[in-house]
Amino acid sequence: MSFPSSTAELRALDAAHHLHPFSDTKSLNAEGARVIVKAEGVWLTDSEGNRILDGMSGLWCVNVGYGRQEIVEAVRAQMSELPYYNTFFKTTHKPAIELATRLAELTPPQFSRVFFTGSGSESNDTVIRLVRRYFDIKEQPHKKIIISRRNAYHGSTVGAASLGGMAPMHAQGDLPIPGIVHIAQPYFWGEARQGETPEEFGLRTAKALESTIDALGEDRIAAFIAEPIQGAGGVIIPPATYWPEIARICRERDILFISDEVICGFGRTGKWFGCETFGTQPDILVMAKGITSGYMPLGGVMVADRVADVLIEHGGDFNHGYTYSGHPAACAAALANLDIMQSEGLVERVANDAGPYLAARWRALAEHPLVGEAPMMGLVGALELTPDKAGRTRFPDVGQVGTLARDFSFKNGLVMRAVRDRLIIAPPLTISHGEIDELVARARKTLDDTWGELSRRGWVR
Ligand code: PXG
Repeated sequence: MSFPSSTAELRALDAAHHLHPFSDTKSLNAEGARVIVKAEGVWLTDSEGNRILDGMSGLWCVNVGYGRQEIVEAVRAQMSELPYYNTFFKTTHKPAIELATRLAELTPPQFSRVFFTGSGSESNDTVIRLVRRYFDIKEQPHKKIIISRRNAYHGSTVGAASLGGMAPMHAQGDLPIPGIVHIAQPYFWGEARQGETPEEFGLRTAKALESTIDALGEDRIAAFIAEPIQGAGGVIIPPATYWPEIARICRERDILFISDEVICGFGRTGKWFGCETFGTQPDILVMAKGITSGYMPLGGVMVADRVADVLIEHGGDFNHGYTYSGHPAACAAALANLDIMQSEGLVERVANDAGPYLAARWRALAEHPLVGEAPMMGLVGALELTPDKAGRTRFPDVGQVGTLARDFSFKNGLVMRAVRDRLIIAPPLTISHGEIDELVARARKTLDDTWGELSRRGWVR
């Protein structure tokens, strides 16, 4: 007997047996989940036959687009040769060695070693243990606090959700764990003072790192973790003054700088890594998602030589690792994915072609009466929705209008994410000019539909 395949049957079974991530199961089950059945390029197809332009690359990960048979074939070949072996207990295998070597070449020069994980969350949990271990080995056991930022997303495990700065996540499960402190995010539109320029705001927000180090004591601070551009926090592209000031503070203070590149890595910002776009020099670089374009689960933590040398020379055993650290089929997927990115020049394409083409059209959406700002860098951007463009005003019940617009977007055949009342896109790096035109047209229609509905409700005039 074959498994049911009608939308109604699939929804019923999904509701009966499947607990979804970040979902209100009761209301999801009442509504029924959208069933995605296949995908090609930037296009998803659902079980009703609708074709939807995936403006989010899955969850910010399908950088090379769907349907890449080179990756499928590489995984198939690896699965038949060696589907699994571990990298514990004095063993290794070729795919892990080859990928580690490749990552050492691709990442900035301070990095020559990687610790493999299965996801971004596992990577960030690894970072917590690795940083704490590093300062223990250096006989600075008091140096344990990691500074992060409000609204940061660093994953969902207990450690990674604690590193993250999402209040609704902290409100569940008694988070954060001790030893993690959060400072402001560089969200100019939402948090700047009246009359403050972006440059002033960027500097002020960066200096919060310095004042927090001073207040807690440099001898207690182990590290600062941040995404080059906050992704799930709302595509927060910092003012130009922010990163140079953070880089200065990290240079002058004896703390480690961790760049979480789970979203910004692998071409998203127009360079291989976001730290290169912003000119920072991390000691630890966290990766996942785009490393395989999401075809297989894989994450990694690049450790700069000055840190790795201490761990290796003086650390003995590092009592940490995952069954799937360096999974051979996932490494094979990553290698094939990197082959595609390099042979098709996708990073250069983001910087010089698709990125500028989309940015010009996206920024024009800022003229829409509903849009407060329309930032875009590389191939990641946002639309801040506001009832009053001039006053940087928010809608009363933050999140409602974002969700309304997100639902219109789906109806218009475009996947966008909503964070608060901010719409977000991060399409595959392979998106064509024609598809960009389509994406922008659907986003514009979504704004019009949302504006129409809000006018009808009397929320805007
Ligand atoms: N760091 C960053 C910067 C991320 O964006 C993680 C770590 C955790 O990765 P894993 O592989 O454990 O999920 C992420 C993940 C969203 C959304 O709705 C974003 C993520 C995951 C799920 C949903 O924007 N980012």
